[in-house]
Amino acid sequence: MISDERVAQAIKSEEERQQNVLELIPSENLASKAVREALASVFTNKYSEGYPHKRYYGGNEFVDVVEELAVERAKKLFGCEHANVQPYSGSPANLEVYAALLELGDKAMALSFSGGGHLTHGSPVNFSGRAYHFIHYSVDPETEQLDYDAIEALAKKEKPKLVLSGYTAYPRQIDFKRFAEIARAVNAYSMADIAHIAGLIAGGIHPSPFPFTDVVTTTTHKTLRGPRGAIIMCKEALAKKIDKAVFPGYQGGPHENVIAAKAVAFGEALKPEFKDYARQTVANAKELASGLQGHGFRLVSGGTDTHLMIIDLTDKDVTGKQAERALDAAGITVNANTIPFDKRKPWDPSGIRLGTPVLTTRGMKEKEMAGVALFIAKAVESIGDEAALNQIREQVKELCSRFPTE
Ligand code: DSN
Repeated sequence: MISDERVAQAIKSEEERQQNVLELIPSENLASKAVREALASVFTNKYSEGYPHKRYYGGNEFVDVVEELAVERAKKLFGCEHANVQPYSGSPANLEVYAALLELGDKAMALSFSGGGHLTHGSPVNFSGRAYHFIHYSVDPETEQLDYDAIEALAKKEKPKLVLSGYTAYPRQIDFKRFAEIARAVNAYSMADIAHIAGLIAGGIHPSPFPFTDVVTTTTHKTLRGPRGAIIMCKEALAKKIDKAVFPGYQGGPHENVIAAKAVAFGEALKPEFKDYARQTVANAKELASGLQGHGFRLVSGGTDTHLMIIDLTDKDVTGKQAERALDAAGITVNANTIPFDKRKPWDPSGIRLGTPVLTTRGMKEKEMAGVALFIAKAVESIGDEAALNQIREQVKELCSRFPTE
């Protein structure tokens, strides 16, 4: 019970918003009540700099229990040799890996931002791009998919110290084995940022970066359906470097309430039903993608193998921001997104990105995806027509009422 009335009212309104809209932002999900209870637990009161049984503060006997549980479950879930569960979120986790493995100014290779890379993959507006010398590969202009031969040739030419795979807006499967081979051939570390697809990997529906990849980062709140936060996994040989870079290199006191919630989420993901969730998330995305194509939308790379897709709105004469706003008015939440080689700026790019993790958590299946595709098509056609958008919003609300968020 929250006694602060204004905060309590905002939380209640947010609960209603989440219930009444189709949440299609592919990096979001609905954490379980058990995860949220752990987040709100008394572990938020505790300082615990250091690692289990080697802390700089007293009174950590129960903190050690949850942190060891989170580590043990992460290792089991992903089949990795070492896991650090302390990173506050995905962005610091990536910077911690660079700090562990690179010297300032060292060369690293990653996918360009417009091709689907993340800001922390060396964007010039991010600290990663100022501190390290990032060379960016892009997707093939024709297929809009990764061209492994071209990436290998670039790696051989540039000789980076780290080759990064794993993306924030790439709808296709990633060949982590090939990436590890490319990195090994030039004596570089292989790193994968699996934030978007971690739940699909844990659920066995996307190939794993293990045992090939040296270091893997992931957030815990996307397809993995845990609390907002991140972890770093690596080969045992790199464990000390990674741990030191996280603490004391980058972070202070770990957020043990979040770590407790990560332990709960990993426990949930280890259950057999999580495999069904991952499978259904991808099945729903494929169905939504083909529904959208049926309504005349062009999808980047021609479709999806994962939970997400990107619509290129160029031929509709609509910008990403205009579509995002119209869809918002219709009760459908998406984000404007760059398309490969986008001629527009990231604030108002040429595409929108959408995905199915939240709708699948709510229990929606292929049958509902056809309806969702139709709502999207009608809303994009109705830009500027408030009455039509409101009408769609009512229909969206009716669909949502059949799939409670709790
Ligand atoms: N902001 C996240 C996303 O939406 O993909 C990446 O960190």
